[in-house]
Amino acid sequence: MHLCKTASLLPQDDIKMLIIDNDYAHATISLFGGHVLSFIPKHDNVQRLWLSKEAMLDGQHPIRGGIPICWPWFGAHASESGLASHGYVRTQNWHVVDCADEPEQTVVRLKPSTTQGEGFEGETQLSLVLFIGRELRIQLVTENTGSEPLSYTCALHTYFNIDDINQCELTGLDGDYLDKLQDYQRISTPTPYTFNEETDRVHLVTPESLTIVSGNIKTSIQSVGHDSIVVWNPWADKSKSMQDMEDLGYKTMLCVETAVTQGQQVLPGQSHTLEQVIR
Ligand code: TA6
Repeated sequence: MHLCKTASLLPQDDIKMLIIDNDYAHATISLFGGHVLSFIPKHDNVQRLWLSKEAMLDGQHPIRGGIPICWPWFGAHASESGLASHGYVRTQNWHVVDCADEPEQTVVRLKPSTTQGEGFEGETQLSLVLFIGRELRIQLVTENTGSEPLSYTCALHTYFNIDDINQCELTGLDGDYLDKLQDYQRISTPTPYTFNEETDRVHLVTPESLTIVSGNIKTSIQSVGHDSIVVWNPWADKSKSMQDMEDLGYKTMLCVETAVTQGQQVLPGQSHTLEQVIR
């Protein structure tokens, strides 16, 4: 595996960690799942991503936190209830395809061991391209290498680090959302967008820019190639019920996910890119 000067591999327990350390940022990526776990820009040394202290790093279970890659479906499978939530590539081993040191960033491209799996028909190439510098740009690229059109859903299921969910405002969303906690009822987006209970919403809008402000942490999120934005906080009871989440973990995290939840078609020979930029 060719690595560039700012990249190194740490064999940690059951999974390999790719460490990127350049003049602009430090990042940690689990090769299990192709999963960014940490992104710390060096101009402010503020961790942008949240990772559960109880996350299972056993190379078997999905990792709670960071940026899970949901593909080739988001959430529950549309027709086969026994299949894993959020698809099957977040529990696969990925590998580095190439890695380059650029003047102001490190660019790493990873691929999963396979894109075939139960519940998905289609011949594809899937790449995750990470641009790690003052900002973190993540691109999930799905290429249709078959002879038939394919449809899929996906998400960059990002867990953002925040100071305090009770002092947190999300700006940039308007229109309606589908409330997963109320049978996907269509509801208007609140302003100001603050949090005081379990939240699980699919916003049917495609804003380019969102901001999370919480205490001393202000994070900006740019999205491209999405058809929706998912906002999730499990709150207290659900946090207690999740083995890989500390009981009070919900207080310092907020998922704001750049997503395709309604469906994306890719014609033969074409590709689709889902992108999130974190600053
Ligand atoms: O993106 C929100 C959501 O679909 C929630 O409904 C919740 O299930 C969350 O994802 C976490 O899913 P996971 O399979 O990682 O536990």
